[in-house]
Amino acid sequence: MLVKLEEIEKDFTTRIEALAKEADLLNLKSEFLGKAGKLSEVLKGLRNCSPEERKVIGPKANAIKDLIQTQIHKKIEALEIDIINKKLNENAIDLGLRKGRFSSSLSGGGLHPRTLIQREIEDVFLSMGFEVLDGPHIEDDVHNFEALNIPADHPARDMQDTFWFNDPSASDGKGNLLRTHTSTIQVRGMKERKPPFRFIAPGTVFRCERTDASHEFVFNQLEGMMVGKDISISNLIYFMKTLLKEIFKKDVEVRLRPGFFPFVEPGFELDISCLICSGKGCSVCKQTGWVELLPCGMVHPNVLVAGGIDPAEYNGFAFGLGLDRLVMMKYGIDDIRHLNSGDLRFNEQFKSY
Ligand code: FA5
Repeated sequence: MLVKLEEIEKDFTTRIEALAKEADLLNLKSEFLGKAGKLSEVLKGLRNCSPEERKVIGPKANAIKDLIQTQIHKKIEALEIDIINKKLNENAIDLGLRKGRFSSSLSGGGLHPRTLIQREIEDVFLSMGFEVLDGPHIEDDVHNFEALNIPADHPARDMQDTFWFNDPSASDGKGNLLRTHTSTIQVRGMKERKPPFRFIAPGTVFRCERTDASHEFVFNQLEGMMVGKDISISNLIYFMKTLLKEIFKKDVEVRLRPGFFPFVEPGFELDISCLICSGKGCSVCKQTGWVELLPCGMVHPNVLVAGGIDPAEYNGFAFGLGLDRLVMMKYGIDDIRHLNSGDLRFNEQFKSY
């Protein structure tokens, strides 16, 4: 019997070598270990053996049974791993593959020119101790108008044509609106901190306006505010100049003229000499040679009060940069509508910046 068992072992180890399919392996297992299997048949003869013979044959038969089970299990596991690896290799994306023979139609993405400029401005102001704030697109009447010294019926409301929501669920009982300017963040910023403070707040704004080369109905501004003791117009002009110098890296011609905004007093308009036509006149500057870029002024005392700040103790300045127009001036973009076009050919041009 012992000889028979050794033959079974040898037979099994030879035959398993040649198999490479799970089904064949399972058949082999049943051929040896099944009820009528080779090993079972031998074991049936055990009952005719003497106790001494059984002591030797029993453990040997069990060892062969273990061997068959383990070998079959190991081989099936190895086959499964092989199948998984094959599938992974077939669908593999080579992340290290460079543009070339197999990927000539693929090209890397780039940042939108507005993002490039916004990040530059944020860096400039962060280095001067400003925070960068954010605020909601959907606002209420208080944040967009009232707290900014623009009460109901104030003619200044008409300066910014507003998209109103029908649902009058705003906290003040009036309808919500899409913010028309980033000055809403002045109000939020003041309420959340104590002076002295300084922050900028870039963001998208919405106005029900007809579009042209320098007007969009969804565009971007970058608000700035500084509140403290004895802030002066010279401080305001210093920060405006620094901003323009850092972005344009060259002297650009600007003019400062009086401007009316209910939330500042005095208020100014800072215009830049149009860099599209070098001041000669074009569709962007409406043939005037100047582009309205950076309105600003000293914060009106009523606005400070609405923000919970005592105007007898503190004052400040604020500005509202036309971010898209700055991007146009910087890169010589002659129509603001390119910026929101989503045309990748337009974006591609700024990759190297
Ligand atoms: C305002 O929105 C004020 N909130 C700015 C401000 C802030 C003044 C703080 C004083 C103190 P205005 O409506 O002028 O102002 O818009 C500011 C800038 O946004 C403009 O100078 C212009 O550069 C840009 N802008 C205005 N309307 C559009 C438009 N339709 N498309 C693109 N840019 C625009």
